[in-house]
Amino acid sequence: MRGLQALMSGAAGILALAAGAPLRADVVVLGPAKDNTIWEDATGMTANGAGQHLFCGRSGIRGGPPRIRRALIQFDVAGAIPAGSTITAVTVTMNMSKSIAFAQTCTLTRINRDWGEGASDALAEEGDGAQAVPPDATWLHTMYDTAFWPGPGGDFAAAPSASVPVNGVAFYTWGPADGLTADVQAWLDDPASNHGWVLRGNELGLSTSTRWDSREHPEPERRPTLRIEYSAPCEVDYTADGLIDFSDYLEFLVAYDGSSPTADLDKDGDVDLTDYVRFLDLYERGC
Ligand SMILES: [Ca+2]
Ligand SMILES: [Ca+2]
Ligand SMILES: [Ca+2]
Repeated sequence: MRGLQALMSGAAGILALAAGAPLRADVVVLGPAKDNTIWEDATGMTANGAGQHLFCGRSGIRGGPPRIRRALIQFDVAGAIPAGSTITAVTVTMNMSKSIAFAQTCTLTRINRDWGEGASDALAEEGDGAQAVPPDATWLHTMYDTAFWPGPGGDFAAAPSASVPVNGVAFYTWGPADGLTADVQAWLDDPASNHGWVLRGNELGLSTSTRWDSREHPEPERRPTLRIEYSAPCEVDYTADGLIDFSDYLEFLVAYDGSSPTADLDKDGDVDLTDYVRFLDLYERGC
């Protein structure tokens, strides 16, 4: 018998930690898993999967009608963050490297279905895109040339998750924003739902197009990044309130005294002193 009383009397020192500490926060910075641009195009032939730039906004009248461009971008959240973590802050940073447009708002909106990035690679300044290559997304296709959006132009959430004013060549950061945090949390909890965001600018004016650097840009520091702050799941937060405090210690003692599997912190099938020591260690470190 381990003796709850004996443990309690022998653990008076832990009272010194009773004030409670928030879970330790971790940060990860990711590059895109894929990115692409779709051009408004009745035949769904245009993309830039392997190009070093992305585009949004709308072109001017130049050898044809103006065309909307939308950039698609996705990050592998579940591959970088432990399942069960709590996402606390999210920002997306991208470099706008060329434009003649006036000030406008650029938005990030969650994409509703899977899409592709092929080997298409536009020439020169890349503004006209290239012939799509399977499995490129296009204005009509999620994946050229066999899978389609429900309608032209893509399939996105009704409301943007974040927006920023854009005016001139510079790095821009979206967030922290509740919408971005909610998206990333949802993608962590259900990785199959992670289809990334669409970047959109002013799609009503003329010559509002902006050019951004993609994950294929030769200078790594100019590529898009997703910065995520999160708290990994904490096995000693027994009360699941995001704090490590004395109430967790009391719950652990009850579990320990009852030889409950929840007290088997080293997962060796036995509840014993090594679990108790592990609890104290995690408790003191805030997980
Ligand atoms: Ca790309
Ligand atoms: Ca707790
Ligand atoms: Ca054990």
